[in-house]
Amino acid sequence: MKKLVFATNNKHKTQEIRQALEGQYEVLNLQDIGCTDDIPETADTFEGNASLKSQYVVAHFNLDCFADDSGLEVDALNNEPGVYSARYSGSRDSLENINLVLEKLKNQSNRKARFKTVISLVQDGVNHFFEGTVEGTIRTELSGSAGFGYDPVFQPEGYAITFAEMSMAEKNQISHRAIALKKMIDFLNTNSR
Ligand code: ITT
Repeated sequence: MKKLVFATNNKHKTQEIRQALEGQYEVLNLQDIGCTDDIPETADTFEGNASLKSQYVVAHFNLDCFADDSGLEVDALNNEPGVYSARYSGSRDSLENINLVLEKLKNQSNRKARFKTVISLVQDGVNHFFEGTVEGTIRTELSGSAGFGYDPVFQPEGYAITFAEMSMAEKNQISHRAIALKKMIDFLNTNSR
């Protein structure tokens, strides 16, 4: 099976992408290629950070690679936490990050938000971008235990449940990451070498 390197340390992202690509690609993450470095994510855009991660692997391991940078944008918080989603509260603890969002949205009637992903795929030295967005709302309380990050408070448009109440397969039908990934796979299939 064809191999793809996914420059992530996030086990949940790896699982989601592996399930979405099952039977098509074997996905290797940073751990699998022996990369234990803390890759800097110092850009202030999703594109910038995704590129830092993918290009780091190309530079240090000489492997074609893709990376995703993703996050939650909340309308009433001027699109925060955005690129700072992973450490919004100052820690990587999902519960603390969720609680900060809920606290800032207290008494706020506009609960509109979206998840965004930008994938950077570096192939033969060329950087290709693929984007995915899913619109939704922020619940007032947590619900569900699947998924990761802000999933327990994010209710996608058209659904009455949160991402954390969906199976991974259901989330992979509609998520920001799944949408971006589908674009990348279409690209790989039409540009296969
Ligand atoms: P890598 O950089 O190693 O891939 P990370 O967790 O640091 O892992 P990001 O820098 O892209 O990933 O930060 C994304 C954060 O946004 C993530 O930690 C979650 O808090 C949130 N997030 C992204 N996608 C999400 C999803 O599908 N469900 C819930 N939260 C998500």
